[in-house]
Amino acid sequence: MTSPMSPQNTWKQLAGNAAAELIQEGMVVGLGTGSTAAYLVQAMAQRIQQGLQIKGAVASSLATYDLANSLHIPMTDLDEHPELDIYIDGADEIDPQFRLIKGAGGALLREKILASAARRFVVIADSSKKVTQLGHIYPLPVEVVPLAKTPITLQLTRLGAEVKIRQHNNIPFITDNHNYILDCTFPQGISDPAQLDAQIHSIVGVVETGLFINMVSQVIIGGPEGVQIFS
Ligand code: ABF
Repeated sequence: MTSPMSPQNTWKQLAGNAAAELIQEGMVVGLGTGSTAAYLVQAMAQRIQQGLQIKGAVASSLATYDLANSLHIPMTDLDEHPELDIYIDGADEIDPQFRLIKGAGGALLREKILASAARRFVVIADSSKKVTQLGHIYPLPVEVVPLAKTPITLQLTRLGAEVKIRQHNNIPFITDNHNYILDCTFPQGISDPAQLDAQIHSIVGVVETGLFINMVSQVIIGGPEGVQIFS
């Protein structure tokens, strides 16, 4: 007997299933990372089994690649298809202007590369991810070149962040791109995401931030009232 799904997982699945319906014949599809994106991948695999033909899918992480590949989704990459018709992914926080914090799953760099290569970026999430201001629930992840972690930490602290290097089994977490992640908590929240993003990008050794600004085309939220679509 399988145990019943938590309401939150049911809402994630609702959002993932709704997003899978956006995929059309012949598309090149970018696949996100995380538990909500995993529901999308499963729903898309089912549509492919039922006859939908896509040109291929590009994964935002090794984990997503493995899942999609195991479900017989035809995989491709950005060298073969430098433009995606659609990129669908989860988020950690979504503000009213569709600005996002992403990267709790550690795949923020590839996720941002895919989002920027896509004609349409669709965010899928359960309703707990909607916030009025970014930075109150999740820390902002910043992917950095490992040898620069200490000077970058100092400069992030000067920007008001409490910085923790992300750990896995008591050693630094290594991203798919062989970098470290510094998780930055801003105790007052993030009042100007665009300015903060620019300030962090100006620090040498920073590879990417988890702030996604002016990138989102559509948000699909699953919640107690069903699916809501915002664009
Ligand atoms: C990816 O997975 C990340 O950018 C984000 O951190 C996370 C969301 O995870 P979940 O869907 O499991 O809540 O989208």
